Amino acid sequence: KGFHVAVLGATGAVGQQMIETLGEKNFPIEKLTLLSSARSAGKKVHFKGEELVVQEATPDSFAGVDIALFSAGGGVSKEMATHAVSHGAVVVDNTSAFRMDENVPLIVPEVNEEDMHKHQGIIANPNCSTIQMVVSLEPIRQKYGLNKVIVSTYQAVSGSGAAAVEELNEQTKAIMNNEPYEPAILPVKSDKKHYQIAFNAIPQIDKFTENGFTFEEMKMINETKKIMNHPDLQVAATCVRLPVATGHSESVYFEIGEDFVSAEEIKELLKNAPGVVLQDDPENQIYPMPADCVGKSDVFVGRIRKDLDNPKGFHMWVVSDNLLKGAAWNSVQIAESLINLGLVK
Ligand code: 11C
Repeated sequence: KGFHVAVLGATGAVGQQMIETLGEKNFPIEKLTLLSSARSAGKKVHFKGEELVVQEATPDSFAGVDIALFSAGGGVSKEMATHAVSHGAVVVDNTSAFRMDENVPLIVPEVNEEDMHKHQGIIANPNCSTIQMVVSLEPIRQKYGLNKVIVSTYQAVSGSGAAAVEELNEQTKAIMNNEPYEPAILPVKSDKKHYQIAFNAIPQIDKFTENGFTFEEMKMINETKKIMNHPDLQVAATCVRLPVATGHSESVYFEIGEDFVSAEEIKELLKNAPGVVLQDDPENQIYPMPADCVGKSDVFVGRIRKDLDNPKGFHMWVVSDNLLKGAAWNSVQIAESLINLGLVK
C-alpha cells in the first residue's frame, strides 16, 4: 500500500532534500502533496518524473494525508500541526516547536525508535547537530554506560538556510576581489550584529539564552538527555559556525561508566553500529571530513582515542550531512518507522 504524504515547507533547503530523499529511498507514496507559504506557492517541483505544483498550506490541506513532514519554521508548525492531526495525519516535525513537549516523542530511529509508540499525532525530529552525536554515542552508552559529554561543534552555514550559503559564497568572492560586502545574515539574521563568515569562525549559533549558552547549545544539551532517556547525563556544548557549506563536524569528549575499556573496543563497537560508518586510520590519514560526507545518509566517526588522564574518558570526531541525517533523512526514517511499527493508518 502507498501512503498520502505531505511536505510542508516544500521549497526550503530541508523541504527540497525531503522530497529528494522520499524518491531516493523509494518511500511507498500513493500521493505527494507539496505545501508552502503563499509566497512560494505555484512553484513547480519534479518528483519521480512528474511535475508537481506547490500549493499554499491551509488548515484543509491535510484532508486525507497519512504522514505530514513539516519543515517550514516553528511558527508554521505550531499553527498547522493541530489541523493536520485533526485530519488524521501523523506529523513529523523538523522544527524546535514541540521537541521538548513531554507528549511529543523526539526520535532518532537508531536510538529510541520504541518511544514512537507514545505519539499523540506529532513526532519531533531533533536538531541536526544533536542527531549525529546521539547516533554515535548511543551504542557506547548501551554497552559501557555514559556519564558525561562535552562537545564542540564546527557547523556548516546551510544549517542557517539557503540564504546563509549564498552569503558565504558572495562574501568569499567579494573578499577575494577586494570588494566590500556587508554581512546581513550570520550568525543570526534577527540578532543585532552580523559578522563575516568567510575565512572566519563564529562562536554563536542562534541567539544567547540567559545562562550564557546559545539556544543551539541548549538544544544539544536538552535534546540529548531526552532522546537517550537519560536525564542525569552531564552534557555541555560549544557551537561554532564555520565557512563550510554543508556537513557539521563535532569534537566529542565522553566519559563512560567503566575503567578498562580500550579505544579499539570503542572502534569495534562503532564499526558495527546502525547508521555509523567508522573512518579511523590515523596511519593512513583516514578520518571523516564534511566535504566527503555531503549527500550521504550516514554518521561518520573517526579520531577515536582514549583520554591520557581519565581512564573513563574518550575523544572522537563525528561528521554528517546536516541536511540529510540531520534533517530530511531522519524525518523520512521516522516516517518509515511509523509504517514498520504499524503506527500509521
Ligand atoms: C544550525 N542546527 O546549524 C541549526 C539548524 O532546530 O532544527 C537547525 C535548527 C533546528 O544552524
